[in-house]
Parts: sequence; C-alpha cells; structure tokens
Amino acid sequence: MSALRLILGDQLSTSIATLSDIDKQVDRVLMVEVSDEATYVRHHQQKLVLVLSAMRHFAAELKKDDIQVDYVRMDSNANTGSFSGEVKRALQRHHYDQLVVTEPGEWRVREMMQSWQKDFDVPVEIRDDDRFLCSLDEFAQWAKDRKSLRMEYFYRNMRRKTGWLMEGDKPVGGEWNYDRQNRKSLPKGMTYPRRLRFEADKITRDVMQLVKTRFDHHFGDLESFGWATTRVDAQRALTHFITECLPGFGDYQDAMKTGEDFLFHALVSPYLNIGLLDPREVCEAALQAYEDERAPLAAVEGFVRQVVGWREYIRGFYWLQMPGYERSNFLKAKRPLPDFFWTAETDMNCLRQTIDTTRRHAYAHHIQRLMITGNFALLTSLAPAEVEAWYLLVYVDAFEWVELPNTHGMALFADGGLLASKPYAASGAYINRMSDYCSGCRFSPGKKLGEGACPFNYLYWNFLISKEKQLKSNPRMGLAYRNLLNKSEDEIDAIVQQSEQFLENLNQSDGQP
Ligand code: DLZ
Ligand code: SF4
Repeated sequence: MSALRLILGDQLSTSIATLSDIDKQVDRVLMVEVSDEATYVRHHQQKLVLVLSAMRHFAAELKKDDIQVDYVRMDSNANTGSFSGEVKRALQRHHYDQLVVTEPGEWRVREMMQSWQKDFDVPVEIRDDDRFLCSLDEFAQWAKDRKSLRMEYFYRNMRRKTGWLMEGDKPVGGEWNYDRQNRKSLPKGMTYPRRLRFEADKITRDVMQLVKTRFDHHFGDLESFGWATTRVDAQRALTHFITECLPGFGDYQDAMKTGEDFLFHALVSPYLNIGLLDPREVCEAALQAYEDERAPLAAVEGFVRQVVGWREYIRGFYWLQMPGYERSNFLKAKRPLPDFFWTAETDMNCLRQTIDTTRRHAYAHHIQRLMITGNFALLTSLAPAEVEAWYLLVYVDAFEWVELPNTHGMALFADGGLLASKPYAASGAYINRMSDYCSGCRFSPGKKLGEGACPFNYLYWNFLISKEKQLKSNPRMGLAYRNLLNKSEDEIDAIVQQSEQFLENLNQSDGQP
C-alpha cells in the first residue's frame, strides 16, 4: 500500500497526523506552491515569503530524513495553481493506493478536500488535526446545550484538563485569570528588549525574489522581513521571548508605543499557526519559567490563556459556526474600507502607526488590531467582509480559522454576540491611556466635539446612538447607554452631525491595493 501524503503550507510539523504512519520506502509527501493560495486574498508579501520559505525548508528537512518529497514550485512548468490541480497531477506522476491529508484550517479548503473523493480514483483519508489540544468533537461536546459560549469557562476546562497552573482542582494563586493586572501603561524611561530577528538565507532570498517578481503589487514591505522560517529558529525565537520578554509581557500586554513595534509580545503566533512550534511546548516553556521564578504568575497565566484558552477556543468556535458564520451582519455595517487601510495616510496617528507597523512587519499586536483598527471599523460601520479580507491578508499569523472569529465576532460584533458579550467600542480616552499616539496627533483626545476633537470621541457616541436598536438591551451596554442619557439634545445633534461629516469625508477605497 503506497500513500501520497499532502502537507499544506500551514501544516509544517513533523508530528502532523498525515505523517504518523509514513512508510519511507513506498510513500511520498506532496507539497505544492500554488498561486491560488497566494491570491484568493492578496496576502502581505512577508506572509508569502514566510509560508513559501518555511515550506521549502520543511521539505529539505523531510528529505534529510530520507522521506521522498514531491515538491512543486510556484514557477515550475505546468503548475496548475490550485491544490486540486496539483494533487491530480501528482496522482498521475506515480501510482498510489491512497491519498492522506490532515484537515485544513479553512472551510474553503475542507470543501475542496471533500470533493477529492469523487474526483480522484484513490481513497482519500482526511485525518483530525491533533496538534490542537482540544479536538473539534470535544469542543462541540463542550458547546452543546450551552446558552453562551464564553471563552473563560472553556479555558477553565482546559486548565483542568492539562493540569497547567493548577493545585489540585484549584487555580494556582487562587484566581483563574489575572487580566486585571495586565493592563498597565508603560512607565517613562522604560527600556525594551531587543527582538531576535532572523537573516534571510539563500532559500528565503530566492523566495523573496519570487515574491518581488510575481506579487510585488501585494500589500506590505519586504525589506524588514525577519521571521524565522525553520523550526530551529522558531524555537530560538520562543526561548528569546521566554527569557527576555515574558517577565514584562503580562503588565504591558495592552500598551502601545510609537517606534516599539513588538514591545514584550511573544511573536510566536505565526510559528504556531504554520506548525513550526507546538502549542504544548510553547506553554510548557512559559510554565517552566514560572517554576524557575523567572516570570511572574500574571504574565505566565496571561500567556497560557492566549494559547490554551483563546487560541483553542477560537478554532473550536470557527468550525462549530461554519459554514455561514461570515454571513451575519448584526449591526448592518456596509461602508467600504477607506483607502488609508492600504496607505496608512491618515491624520489619525493611532491608525497611521498601527497600519504602518502592519505594512512593515505583517504584524501588529492584539490591542492594536482590536482597539485601533478594529475599534475604528466597528465605530464607522465598515463592511465585515472587507474588514475580514483585510485582516486575513495583512497579518502573517492570520489563517481563516483564527482570523474570522476574531474579526467578525470580537472586533466587529457582526455575529450579534455569539462570541463576545459586548462590542469592544472605545473613545479616544482609552487609546490615550494605553499609548503615546495622541501626543503625536493633530487631534486632541480630551476634546469631544468641534475642530481638533478626536474622531474616536464623537464616533463612539454616534455608534451608540445609531445602533441603539441593536445594543440597548445588552446588559453590558447598560452603563454606556445610561451615560448617553446625560447628554443634552443639542450635544447629541452635534455628535451626529460631526460624525456624519467625518464619515462622508472618509476616503473610500475600491478594494485591495
Ligand atoms: C497561505 C498559503 C500560501 C500563501 N501559499 C500556500 C501554498 O503555496 N501552498 C500551500 O500548501 N499552502 C499555502 N498557504 C497556506 C494555505 O492557504 C492554508 O493551508 C489553507 O488556507 C488552509 O488553512
Ligand atoms: Fe487616535 Fe484620537 Fe489619539 Fe489621534 S487623538 S491618536 S485619533 S485616539
């Protein structure tokens, strides 16, 4: 029995189920660089380089381990540009008795895989992706009969299941969640760790050339590329985070600072999401730092929660809600994406800084994504589908299973509260508290209305006013709506008028760059 074993660009783990029973004598691994995956949304140039370079490095490692690899390069003759086309060609190149794959991270690709059984003459086996700690069945079981699917309860189950940060059946330190300690602003004069970035080797430089030649019109700069493209370097990046950054990660994980693109953030999500790192090893490294008293409990708990709580929860939630999750539009948002999401050319400094970071690194941290671009998209009713395509293509760690719930549910509240209990709407005061952006801005965060007022201020109230029908009955919005009652009619008129003027003047984009 010989098998063709397909490995996708976000399945670069030697422990992947596809390879578990490989027979090196007769089986072959298939890896394909296909233009469809680069262009179904026009991914950031750095994301293309990361995925393709990591694929080439991974194939080289498999070959070193005497595994036969059928590797199709993007520019090879007769490349059909699609997964289906390339699997078909591979099945014609050699005889196989079966095709083995692991379930993908996207509904679109799963549907494609499911069609292969009827399209090809060999049996197709789609295996569960057991690199996650919670299987899809287990998640569905947890979710069954629950009125609301809040992450916190899922997370507690995962803590119990793994035994991480547990003393018997109690959480270490007495609390499950130390988030309240994790919202400090950055003190003056603070120094920041120098982040480990990686030099491009020959393989990466070749891929950069390919991307420059074929995908130069895609969003993003290539010059500052510094991502790890091998497991060994990804492990070095993890160790660097644990030793240099984790101790400061908790306190300052919501803070933003001009010129500090990474602060204390882990920068391991791209590696987790393409398979170079395993979520277990990442958590265990953080837990070890806690054991050794190299990092405080709040930082370690906050980090572990992101990986074993939020990340696993989001993945279970995506598959539970698909297909069709993306179709809801609770707040009836339909404004096209403004041009500055592509150019960063806006006078609103917080947006300019966040989008500029995104362009230079294909990265921004979660508060920039949620409370700057996400908050703006929410308050200005940008069309969910356009915002979602933007997040999916600009971020190096974005694959649909993780991007869609985070954008559609968390940032845009487009699902009406299936994921989040309330919309994450905030005025300029929050951004001013958590960043230094406002001091470099033409607008003033303290000014509510009129010339020079921070647009987030009036847009926040305008959002509450215009979405009253959908949001007023939400218990977590009670305080906000009570505060709205304190505003005079004149003030409300002025808020609506200035917001409408702002929205009319928003430079609209015709889609992608
Ligand atoms: C993101 C991406 C890109 C840009 N290119 C490829 C590719 O050429 N070959 C491949 O196997 N995978 C690629 N990927 C990752 C896929 O888009 C990803 O596996 C699916 O979206 C399923 O999650
Ligand atoms: Fe952003 Fe308003 Fe601050 Fe300017 S003043 S940086 S627009 S929050």
